[in-house]
Amino acid sequence: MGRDYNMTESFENYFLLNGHSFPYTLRDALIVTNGNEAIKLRVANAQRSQVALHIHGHKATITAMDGVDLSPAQQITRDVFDIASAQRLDLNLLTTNDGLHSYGPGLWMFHDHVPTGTMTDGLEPGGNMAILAYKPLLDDKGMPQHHDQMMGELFDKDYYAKKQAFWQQTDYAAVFGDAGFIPPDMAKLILFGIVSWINPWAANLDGSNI
Ligand SMILES: [Cu+2]
Repeated sequence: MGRDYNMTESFENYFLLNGHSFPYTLRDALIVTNGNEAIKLRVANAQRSQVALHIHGHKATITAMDGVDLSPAQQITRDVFDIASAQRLDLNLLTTNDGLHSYGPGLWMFHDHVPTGTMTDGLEPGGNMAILAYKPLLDDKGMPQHHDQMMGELFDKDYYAKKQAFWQQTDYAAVFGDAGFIPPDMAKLILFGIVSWINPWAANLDGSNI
C-alpha cells in the first residue's frame, strides 16, 4: 500500500447505507414513521468523497455537527445536506404535514444527490437509495407497497450482470413500450426523417412541436 498501489487514484463504485446497497436498502435501511413524529437521524459520511443527502418531500433541520450541538440561531432547515468526508450531522426530521417540514404521507425516496452514490458499479438505481416510509404504505412484510411491480427485476442477478434493462418489465413499459422486444415503426421513422429533411425549421420555430 502506498508503494506499488496509489490508493488516492482509486474510484468508489459501490455505495452502502447502513451496510446495505440498493435494492436491499428497501428492506433493511428504511426510515419508518407513523406520521406526526420527530425523528432524530444521526448521519455520518464514511466514504472519502462528499455526500449530498437529499430527502424527498421533507425539510429537516441540522441540530448538531460533528458532535457539537448548534444553537437555535445556527440551526438551518433544508432538504439537501452537504456532508464532507468523516463529517457527522444530527438531523431533526419532522413528519407532521405542515407543507414545509413534511408534505404528507408517502413513500419518499432519500439518497445521495451526487449521482455516483445512487449507483452500484455504474447501474442506477443502486447504491444508497432508500425510502422514508409512512407506515400505512408498507406491505405485510414491512417493505414499501408495490415494490415488486415497480422494482421486481432489480432483485434479479441479471440486472447486476448488466444484462437487463431497468424498465423492461415495469409500468414504464406500458407507457414507453418495451425497449427490448418491440421493433421500431419504420414507416413512422422514415416519414419523420423526410419531414425533418424537407422542412428543418418549421418544426421548432413556432414552438408547437417542441
Ligand atoms: Cu431524488
